[in-house]
Amino acid sequence: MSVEVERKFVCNADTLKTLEEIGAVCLGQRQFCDQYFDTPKFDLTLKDMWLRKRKGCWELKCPTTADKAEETSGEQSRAAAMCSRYKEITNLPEIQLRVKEVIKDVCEDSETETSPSQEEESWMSRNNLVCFAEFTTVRKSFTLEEEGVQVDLDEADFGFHVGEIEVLLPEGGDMQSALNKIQRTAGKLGLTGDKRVEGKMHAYLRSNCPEHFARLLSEHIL
Ligand code: V4E
Repeated sequence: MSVEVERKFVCNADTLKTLEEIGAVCLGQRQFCDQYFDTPKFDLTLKDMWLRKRKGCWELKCPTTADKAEETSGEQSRAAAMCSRYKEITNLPEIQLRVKEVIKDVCEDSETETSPSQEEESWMSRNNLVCFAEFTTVRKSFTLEEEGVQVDLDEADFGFHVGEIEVLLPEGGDMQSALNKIQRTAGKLGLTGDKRVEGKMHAYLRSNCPEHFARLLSEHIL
């Protein structure tokens, strides 16, 4: 399991030029389609748990608690507040366990032999998991001299752009060092705002799923 520490930023026509000027190396461009799943009552997302399938692989993002003791100055804690931290679980049995903690399976596994894809289908239907969001992203990725920092420029198919500065940590890894790397990179990119920037899901739900969006806003998940 790893922890993703990420700061989103508004990207514009100058972002590519700035990345070039600060010596970022382009890792290439790729395209992927994401499908996000939840129950009709939003059991997972109301717990800030995000279950997704990308390129045939399942992934669950769960919140992790910020370690305030690591933030020694006001500036550090402001910088930390700009970042999100999520545990990323990619192992399907572990994902199923986490989901089970939130949603009680309606009925037990059947004993009959089934293929992995039939088992996934059955798991989804037992847990009443339905796809609530589906969109395609074109992503340009860059790496910086700063070790372990990746910058992604995303363009979603519903006309939304966002940049992300990202560090991936092993669980229990040095969070403060990750936050410092993100802060230094934000400085190099000339990012000045002190408000969290909305991501693709935020924009998608606002436009396409007003009831879901309102529930998450009222519970301070988004
Ligand atoms: C965690 C989360 C969601 C799941 C999607 O996460 P995100 O990192 O935005 O997507 P993406 O495509 O960049 O994934 P990657 O390729 O990096 O794995 S949707 C909403 N959240 C919660 C959330 C939040 N509350 N605030 C911010 C700034 N981001 C995400």
